[in-house]
Amino acid sequence: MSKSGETVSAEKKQLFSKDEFVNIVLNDYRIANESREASLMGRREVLTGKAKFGIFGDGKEIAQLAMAKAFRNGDFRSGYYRDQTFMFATGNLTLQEWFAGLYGHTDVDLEPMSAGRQMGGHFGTRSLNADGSWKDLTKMKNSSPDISPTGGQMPRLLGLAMASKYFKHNTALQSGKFQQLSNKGNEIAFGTIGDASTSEGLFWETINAAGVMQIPMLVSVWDDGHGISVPKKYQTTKESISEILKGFQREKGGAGYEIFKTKGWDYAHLCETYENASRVCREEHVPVLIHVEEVTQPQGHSTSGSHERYKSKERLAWETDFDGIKKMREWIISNKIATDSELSAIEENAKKVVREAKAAAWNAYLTPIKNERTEVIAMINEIAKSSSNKVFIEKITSDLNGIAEPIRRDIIVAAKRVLRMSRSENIAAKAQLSSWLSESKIANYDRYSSYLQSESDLNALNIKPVQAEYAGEAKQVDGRELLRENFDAILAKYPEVMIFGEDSGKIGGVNQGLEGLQEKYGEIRVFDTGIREATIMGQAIGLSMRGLRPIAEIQYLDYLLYALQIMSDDLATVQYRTKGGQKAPVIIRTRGHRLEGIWHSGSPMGMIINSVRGIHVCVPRNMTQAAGFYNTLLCADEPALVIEPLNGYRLKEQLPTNLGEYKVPLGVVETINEGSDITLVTYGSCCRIAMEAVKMLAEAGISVEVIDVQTLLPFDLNHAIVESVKKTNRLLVLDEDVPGGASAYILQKIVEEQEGYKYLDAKPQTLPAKDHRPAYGSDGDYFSKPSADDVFDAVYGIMQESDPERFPAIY
Ligand SMILES: Cc1ncc(C[n+]2csc(CCOP(=O)(O)OP(=O)(O)O)c2C)c(N)n1
Repeated sequence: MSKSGETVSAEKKQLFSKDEFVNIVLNDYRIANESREASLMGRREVLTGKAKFGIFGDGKEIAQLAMAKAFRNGDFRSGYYRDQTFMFATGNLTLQEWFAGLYGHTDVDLEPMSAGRQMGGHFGTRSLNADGSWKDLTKMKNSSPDISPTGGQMPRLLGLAMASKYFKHNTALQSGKFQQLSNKGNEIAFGTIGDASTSEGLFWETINAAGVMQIPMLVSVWDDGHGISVPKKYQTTKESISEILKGFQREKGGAGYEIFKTKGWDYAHLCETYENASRVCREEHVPVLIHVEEVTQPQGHSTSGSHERYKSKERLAWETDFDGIKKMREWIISNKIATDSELSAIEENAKKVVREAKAAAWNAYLTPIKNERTEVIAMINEIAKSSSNKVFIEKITSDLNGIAEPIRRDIIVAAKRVLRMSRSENIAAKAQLSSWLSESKIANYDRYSSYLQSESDLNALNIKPVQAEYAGEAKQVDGRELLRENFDAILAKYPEVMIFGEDSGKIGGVNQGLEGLQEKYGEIRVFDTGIREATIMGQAIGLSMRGLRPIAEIQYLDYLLYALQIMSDDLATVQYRTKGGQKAPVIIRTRGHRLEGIWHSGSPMGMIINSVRGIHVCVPRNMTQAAGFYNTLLCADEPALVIEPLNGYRLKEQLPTNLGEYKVPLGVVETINEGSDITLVTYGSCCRIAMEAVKMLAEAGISVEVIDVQTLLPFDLNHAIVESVKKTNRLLVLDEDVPGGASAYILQKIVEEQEGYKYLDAKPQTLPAKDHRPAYGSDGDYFSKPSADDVFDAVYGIMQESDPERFPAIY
């Protein structure tokens, strides 16, 4: 490492002619100034009310220019809201697009990062073509899409970096269609994080895992000394992240990290550091951390408050003196790269360019809205002509017209008010306004609600089901063997699939569903991870964003909670927050329901389904169905969670002959017992409990129709359940979640969405577990979760209500 403050290395100087060198430096100086101007103007746009919120990259410009220089085509970034300069410097973002993001412009062509869905400062590139197919990622400078939770970018970074290792070592992925995803794993993944966010557990989990796996991950810590107002003293032991990471430093060729330190205002040293750091990372496939110290934040944290409240006068004065752009300017002049007046010209021009970009973005944002307003006002005026409320309607139009910077809500509110006001009047012109409202509903659905799921041909619902086939004398095997045979077929068929998790590798899974597969396919395809659910999830997200198909194992459903935050914040929102610009078709494999003990028999399905909208949730009743879901999902381009029934691994099932091929459709229920008196809706392990109760109820003369919903998300797309309710007129929903959990969700779907209430002769009921976690032991289970006895009692009770003579009280 050279001493801070030195000019660009002699070696580097020789790479360029003097003119080229000057051009590079001045171009960087231009970008830095434009970026700073954008931050300054951005803040004003928020304070004057044109934008809602602003969080900017001022103070971090110089370091990001250096990072951009080390960033090659095919590389990936996973960072956070300070990285605008990097995005400008890599050509991934124009100033106009940046302002469009600030305003929340919903036109994806003008705001390609999120089409106005994410607040400004959340960056990302578009990996997908409009039809959902991959672009050639090796020819792009890629950025995964940012999320707001601090440190949330780290787990995904792990997968983005690990993908390079996979592409490097799996030669089957070095030709054909895979070539557009990676150039033999030569790419590295760049992470950025603020110093305070390194306090998050996700940071440490990721750092450790990358060190264990020795993957090409280059993390930059922008150290400006604060996390909003809270100083390093309360964030970081010894107040230095590089100091406390020293134990990770590799020594004498051993495993570990390369750790660099540099300063946020020292352009030359930054460039040199990034060049060296990225070379080590890329060539040796080693994780690297660059601690960028002495970074400033000239405008404070965000537009929500001022930094004068928490920074001392001395700190504020230091930040002015050590402003990166000021320091770069001094360096340029002292190295005679340009004169004071040449730099002033760049600065002046930056102001002009940014002003123009801002105006262009604002006009592009506002013009279509104003046009809509003109259109609607004309329609309203027509209505006013024939209305007895003319005066009031004219007031509505003049108010609407008077809004200097209208938003779509203003127009719709006005249109609805007018239609409400004239609801009893027979005015022909109303039809036009009503139809405008309906059209705008469709357009606004597209703007704000599309792409929760994939909208490509590979949406899981477009995958054609294939029946499981059986030989004449179908072999009976344990459920876990069926799964293993199916995973074997999957691994043979798809080189882009890898399966990993705790104990998944050497021993083939705690339930032996992967037995022998590491031996057969190698450690690169089937492998063990540390105990780190959040980063297992992140690893899968990053891998899948680079076109691979990870099957990530979370050992038990109870421990999914550690990963649920990342599933919810990151995985579930990938398609939505990029409006189809990126995808992460992760398959999460776990097992749950019905064992014993507070942390070994969980089924918190309500919590899960309510936090992961955007991810499919499959709850198969046995391993045949589970395997069929995996086969379907591998043909689709969407993320999904499959919960295998924990107590089904040793139960016998028939072995299909078309393993890896048969496909169980999502959103299609299955009637597993036909009956006429009551519809019993359930899923997963409760299917067996229900079937046990069916026999007991038959003895009491009650005929039960049992429906296995199979997938909670999506839910019974064909509304088959209500058809059963039409026949039985009675409904009971059984599961082992808490009261008001997934059973309440199911009830809402059937009673409200499917309009089941029309056909019910008795109160629809749920039979969930108790409010508490399930107690240990068989009695703990019996008294915590619904048993066949409980099902009998609940069904009998419903029948008794309608015919007490036939069904007298029993106990
Ligand atoms: C999980 C989570 N907790 C809290 C916040 C609110 N928050 C946003 S930024 C921030 C400070 C981050 O500081 P640092 O990592 O140093 O980055 P800087 O903003 O200084 O660049 C906090 C607490 C959040 N976004 N996410």
